[in-house]
Formats: sequence, C-alpha cells, structure tokens
Amino acid sequence: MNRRRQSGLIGEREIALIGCVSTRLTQKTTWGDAEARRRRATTLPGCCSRIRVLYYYFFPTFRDLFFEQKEITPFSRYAERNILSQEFHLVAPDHLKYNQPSIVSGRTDVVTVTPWLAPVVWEGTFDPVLFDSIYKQKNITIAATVFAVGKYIMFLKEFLETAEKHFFVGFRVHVFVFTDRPNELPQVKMAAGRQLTAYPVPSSKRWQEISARRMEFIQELIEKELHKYADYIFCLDVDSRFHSRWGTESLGGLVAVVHPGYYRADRSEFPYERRPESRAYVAPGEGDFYYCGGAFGGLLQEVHQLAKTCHSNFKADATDGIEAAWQEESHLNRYMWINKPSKVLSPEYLWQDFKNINPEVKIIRFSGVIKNYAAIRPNV
Ligand code: UD2
Repeated sequence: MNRRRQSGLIGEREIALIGCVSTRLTQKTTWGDAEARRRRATTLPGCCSRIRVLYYYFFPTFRDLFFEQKEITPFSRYAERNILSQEFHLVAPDHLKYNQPSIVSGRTDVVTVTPWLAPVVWEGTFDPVLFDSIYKQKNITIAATVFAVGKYIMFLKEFLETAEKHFFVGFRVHVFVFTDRPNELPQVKMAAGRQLTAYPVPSSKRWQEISARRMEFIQELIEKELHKYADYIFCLDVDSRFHSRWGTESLGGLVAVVHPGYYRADRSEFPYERRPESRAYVAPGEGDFYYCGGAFGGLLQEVHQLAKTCHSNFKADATDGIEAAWQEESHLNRYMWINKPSKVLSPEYLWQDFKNINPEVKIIRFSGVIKNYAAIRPNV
C-alpha cells in the first residue's frame, strides 16, 4: 500500500486517470497541459469528473482499480467487463414469477442488516429463484479455493461431493485444490460447466504456516490465472461439507461469514489479536463481528486486495517476530473491521458439527466436521 493511498490525498494524475475511465478503463491517457486540465474542470464534464473522484474515492475497490496504475494491468479484462454493472445492475427476467416481497413482515428473530446497511443473509431473507434468475443472465464464473495439505486431503472427497450437490448448482464453478499431494486427488464426478484443478503447494511442518500461507497462494492464483476469466471467488476450509444451498444469494463485493462460535458473544470475548505490536491488532471496544477464516469471498478484485493486504501484514509481522493469535483469520478480521464487507453471511454458511443448533439457525448450509487435531495436523 503506498503512502498516497494511506494519506488519502488525490493528485492531478488521479483526476486525469479517473477522467478517462468512462471511455476505456485500462487506457492510459494524458490530458495535455495544466491549463487544459483547469479549463476542463470548470466545464460540465470536468464537474462530472470531480463527482466521480469523490465516488471512487469512497469506494475502495474502484479507487484501487483506477488510482493504482500498476494494479490495473492484471485486471484489464476484468475491468473491461464493467465491474460496476456486474455487481450492482440486477436485471430480472421479465414475467418471472416468485413470492411477493414485503417490507413489513419477514424474519424478526435475527438482524438482517448491519449498521453500514450491508445485508446479513439468513434463511428466509432472500428468494433463491429470483437470485438465480438474475445471476444466470450475467453468465458468471465462480472460483473456489480449498487447501488440502498433508493429511487434510482426507476431507477433500466429501467436500467436493457435497459441493456438487449444493454449491452454486447450475453455475460455472472452478474449484482449485492447493495440495502437496496432487496425485491423491479423489475422483469426483462433476457436472457440466464445473471443473477441478490441483495447484501444487509445498508441505509444511507447522499447521500454522499452512493456514497462514493461504492468503499468499490465493493472491498468486488470482494474479496468475483467475483474472483471465473468473468473476467471484470463495475461499473455504476443506474439513467441511455442504448440507444445503450455498448459491447466488451469497455473491457480493466483499463477503464475510460471521463465526458460529461468537455471533452471540460480546465483542470483548472475540479472539481478535490483542497485541498492539501485530498488524492484526484490534483494540478493546472495536470490531463489528468475529468473522471466520474458513469462508470468505466476493468479487475477484476485492478478494485480491484482502489477500494481498493480509499476506503482506502477516509477512511484516513475521519479520518483527510476531504471529497473530489465529494467523490469517486474525488478519482477515482486522481487514474487515476497516474494509466493511458489503454482504455478511450468517453462521448458516459455516456452522460447526460439534455445536448444538440454535433456534434462529433454520438451516445449515456448510459446516466444519469434527476432527481429531492431534491425528491430522503435522504439529500440535
Ligand atoms: C480455524 C478456521 C480456519 C483458520 C484457523 C486459524 C474456521 C471454521 N476455521 O480453524 O480457517 O482461520 O482457525 O488458522 O473459521 N490445512 C491443511 N493442512 C493442515 C492444516 C490446515 O490443509 O495440516 C488447511 C485446511 O484447508 C483447513 C484449514 O487449513 O481446513 C484451516 O486449518 P484447521 O481447520 O486445522 O484450523 P481450525 O480448525 O483451527
């Protein structure tokens, strides 16, 4: 992250860049001399540019895309497909029949919107038919990453088989398995439009390292491969299985899942990193929710920014001789405190099999299986 972005100052170069995005996002343009720029700024298009400056500045994704020339390049195709309409322009097919929505009746036992007005997705808050019909028209590709390093490969078969039944059924899905045992990939029959790719990674003697390096490899995968064709990405724990629908209702800019172990707890009990020396530090009295490290996602550009930030903060911490309490989960929680998720998924989207089900949880979509840590991790 450079100083300019940290300080929030907007220079003439940025204004010039923003001025040209409406014609072609990836094109580098110069606006001539300072006088010409000043003249344009006083005309109607100039005013529009200024409004756009403010708009993009307050929406970090687009600010990054347009302000950081270096970061535009790998995402050029992505940018050309117009991120704005991809995410915000929801076109329903004409004559689609679905249940009449209401703004006065619905779920009253749970909160369905955050204080920054992001939806919190619970069963009964969305219409799956409507959602799928909207996203079918967008012809999207969803990537999923899952790490199966060492003995964790044993969880992969059930993860993949249940994903076939419940995870974005009917959509184009590309699952990437990061593993040190590519030859042990299970045979799972995948539906048309869905595929599986092994991505070799080194093994490790420390589970903490495996968990923590996920952000680095996710960043790498997006930069090397996914930017060419994927729209959304979800990053999931392998020691889990799907039980019911996880679909288009979960799509959003930056998407986080509230941890099933802490959603009823006071924020003072959240296991955030509490040492100020760490870049994952969250101070007492701060933090919205405690989010899972085992499931997060969103638009490719957003997840790239998240992975890159968490990876670089984790690395900088390591140089200073500190590892956050819950590795990348701690860094993710710090990131989400500052960069608010645009969609929050309820603990239906990552439950834990050892927990009793609470009455507000009407459906379990995805859950972590019970496991014997001592038997499967490379270290204790
Ligand atoms: C929690 C998080 C997990 C991570 C971890 C802290 C949830 C549900 N889980 O789970 O995402 O943030 O705390 O680091 O939020 N893995 C391997 N091989 C190994 C060890 C781990 O492939 O030897 C991968 C695998 O994909 C696994 C993930 O790393 O699902 C997380 O490891 P874990 O499940 O052992 O961590 P856990 O249960 O503490």
